[in-house]
Amino acid sequence: MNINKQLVAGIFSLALPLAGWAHNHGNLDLQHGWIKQPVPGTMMTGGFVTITNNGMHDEQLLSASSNIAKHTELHTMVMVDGVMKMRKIAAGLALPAGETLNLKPGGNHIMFIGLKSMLMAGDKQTITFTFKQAGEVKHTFMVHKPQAAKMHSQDGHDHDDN
Ligand SMILES: [Cu+2]
Repeated sequence: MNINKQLVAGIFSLALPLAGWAHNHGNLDLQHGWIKQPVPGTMMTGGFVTITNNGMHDEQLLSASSNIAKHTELHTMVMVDGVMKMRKIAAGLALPAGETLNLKPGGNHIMFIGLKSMLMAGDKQTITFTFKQAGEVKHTFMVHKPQAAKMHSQDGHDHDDN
């Protein structure tokens, strides 16, 4: 009977947010934040996260900050003379109501420049985001080994972080 199936599906979907690293900050849902373990000797690395705006109003991700590096920046990838390069995002990233922002290897990402200490796989770090409407939202990021971040090390960007 359909009603029973829907009831079961409903119970499972209610249970899902309890799993993993999902955290709700009002209408913003941040999931799967991770930082690429930097190659020894390098002083920068990238961070990635999925942010969904479940609210009724458009948002804007203005900036990111952390204690792990001198500078924490939002970066985008742009094509310059046929080569993908990283650029700091000064104006922030739009996050319209109902949409998802994917900060991922090869695309928009968080850049940690001037790391203050070595980050090891398994470490957890708190990153703070500033949104235009919601203000400051913290999220716990996990450090993963470079192998897990292979795409990022091959995305051809122009920082010498590989
Ligand atoms: Cu970058």
